[in-house]
Amino acid sequence: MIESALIEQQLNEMRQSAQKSLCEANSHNELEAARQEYLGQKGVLTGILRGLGQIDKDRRAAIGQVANQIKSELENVYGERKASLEQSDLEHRLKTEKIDVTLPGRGKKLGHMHPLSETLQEIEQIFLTMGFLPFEGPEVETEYYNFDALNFPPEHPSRDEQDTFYTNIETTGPAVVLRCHTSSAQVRAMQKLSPPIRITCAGRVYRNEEINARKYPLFHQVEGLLIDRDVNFGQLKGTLNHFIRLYFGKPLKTRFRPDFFPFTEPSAELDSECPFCSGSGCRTCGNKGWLELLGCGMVDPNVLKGLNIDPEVWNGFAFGMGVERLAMLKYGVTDIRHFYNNDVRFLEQF
Ligand code: 2NL
Repeated sequence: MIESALIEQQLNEMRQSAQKSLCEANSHNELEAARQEYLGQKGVLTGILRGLGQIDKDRRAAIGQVANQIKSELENVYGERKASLEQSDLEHRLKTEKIDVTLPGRGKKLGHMHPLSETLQEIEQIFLTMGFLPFEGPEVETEYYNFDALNFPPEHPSRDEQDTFYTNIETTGPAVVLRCHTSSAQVRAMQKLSPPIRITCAGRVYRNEEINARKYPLFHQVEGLLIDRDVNFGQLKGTLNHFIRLYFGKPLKTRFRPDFFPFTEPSAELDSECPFCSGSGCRTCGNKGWLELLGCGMVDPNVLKGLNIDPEVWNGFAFGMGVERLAMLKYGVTDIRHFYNNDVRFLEQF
């Protein structure tokens, strides 16, 4: 009886001090320490229960029951305290870890047009101010539009597979090519519109070339075509001189050298005084003082005839230029491949 009274007293004292420790724990560490001290495997309660063996059997059950009650009561106290510590942790975090939604976002750098598109549109725009309207044609063409209608003889070397990309006969049928100049679109324009005609055709063209600093199998052209009554070579010269003044931003001396194209007669190459050295010779012009800028000429009457435009009534001029070449000259780019490598360190300079 003495032992059972002692154990009951121990249990009550333990209960009070355990309750106090658990309730007053101010951190998860303190709470865990209190739990281990009273409820742990080596804790006070376990120690007390070990003494149960020494007391009378008839009291043992009753005291055991009290002990278990105290145990679950203390476990509840522990659980409540734990929940309350977690709640104040949360409140603390909500108070301190504020997201400042008024901070400015991380900006994305704005891109811009590719320098070739920029140049192509600038050229189109200059001719638009002189009344040349943009006209579009397909990049995949028939040999008729790419060669035959342009007065290329059947054995002309450009028709060779070495120079022009032919599509697979089994999939497209015969005589389908990637256009090697934008002239094929000018032919379509002459078929579709009736004179007077004043257009530009611009876009991608393809030639089977070995890649180097000056050549790439894909490049861009802008061509112009004017068909009217009594058109003369002087008007062609005036139009192109005006273009060069606007494109390079200053008037440059020009010269027209005889050349040959199957679709113009006469034909000429237009050179301008080198804008970088004003004609005295530099690296850009290869010490010549002149730059070869574009080709041009009076539309061959054979071309007009083939498209049912009466060459006794109508005549015209045409010209064609490489966009890459003009962009390289204007911006001092020394390798055409820069335009196609998509390296932002190059592109962001424009
Ligand atoms: C060049 C030369 C040229 C043309 C293109 C043309 C088109 C028709 C009729 C007559 Cl449909 N001519 N285009 C004329 C002369 C020269 O381009 O070296 N381009 C890069």
